[in-house]
Amino acid sequence: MSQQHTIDEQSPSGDTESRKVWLDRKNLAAFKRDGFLVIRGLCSEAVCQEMLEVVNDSLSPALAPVEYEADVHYPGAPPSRTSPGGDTPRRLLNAFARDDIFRRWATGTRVAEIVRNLLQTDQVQASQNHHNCVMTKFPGYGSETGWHQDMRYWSFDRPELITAWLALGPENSENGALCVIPGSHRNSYDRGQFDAALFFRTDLKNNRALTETTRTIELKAGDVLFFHCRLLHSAGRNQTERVKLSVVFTYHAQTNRPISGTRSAEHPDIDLSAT
Ligand SMILES: O=C(O)CCC(=O)C(=O)O
Repeated sequence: MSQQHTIDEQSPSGDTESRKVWLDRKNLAAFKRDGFLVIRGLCSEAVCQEMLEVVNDSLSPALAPVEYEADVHYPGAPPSRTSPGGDTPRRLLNAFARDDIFRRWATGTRVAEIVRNLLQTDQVQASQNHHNCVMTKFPGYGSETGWHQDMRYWSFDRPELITAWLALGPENSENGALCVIPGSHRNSYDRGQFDAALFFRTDLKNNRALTETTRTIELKAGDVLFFHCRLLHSAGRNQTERVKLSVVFTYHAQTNRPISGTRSAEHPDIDLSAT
């Protein structure tokens, strides 16, 4: 899928630490066509390890702010916080403020440069209001997420945001990796194709024609999936014995403003122009 190649010049963002070019014209065209792109090994082993240590320290007990599986009511989630498995976290929220390692990753040169290229602007911002979390998918009570577009609850001038999903360990169909429908970000949809909670209905034949074209995004620690906010995606349950952990941030162009008074505008965006 995505390729990396090395050049002898300094990268446009002035990243002297690495002379790798993480995106080429082919990657950009693939992102435009498919709505997603995987960059292998974007995050170093050392940084992944540092994040894992912070995450493990934050999980027993789970340090607030936390979203629990019981809060989402998705298939496989415990019915309430007081039922068995009710204390299973789904997301460690506010990663940006949680530890400097997440802040450095979210605003680092590599991610910033890629997001600038994908959004085709020099002025990009990270949202503190959406994602900005460590996704945890536990064995046992980790729930299934139906087909949806992330944009469904987000309020911006334009549906043009990109999420960077960093795997801290293996992600595959056994432990609930993301599945995507390539190109689905380019389609227009009728409201009736989605249910009350804005999940893509699988009881409709036309919708099923799309969900049959799904691709599972297998990742290894350090790989990053970049995906468009209109891309239909879903995820299964974790059938393994190990928790799956991913660090997830969302970006938009500075000119694509969150609508004032909505959740998307609650906390200030983080400007990446200094990166
Ligand atoms: O890991 C999952 O279950 C899916 C997460 C997801 O798609 C989301 O939070 O938007």
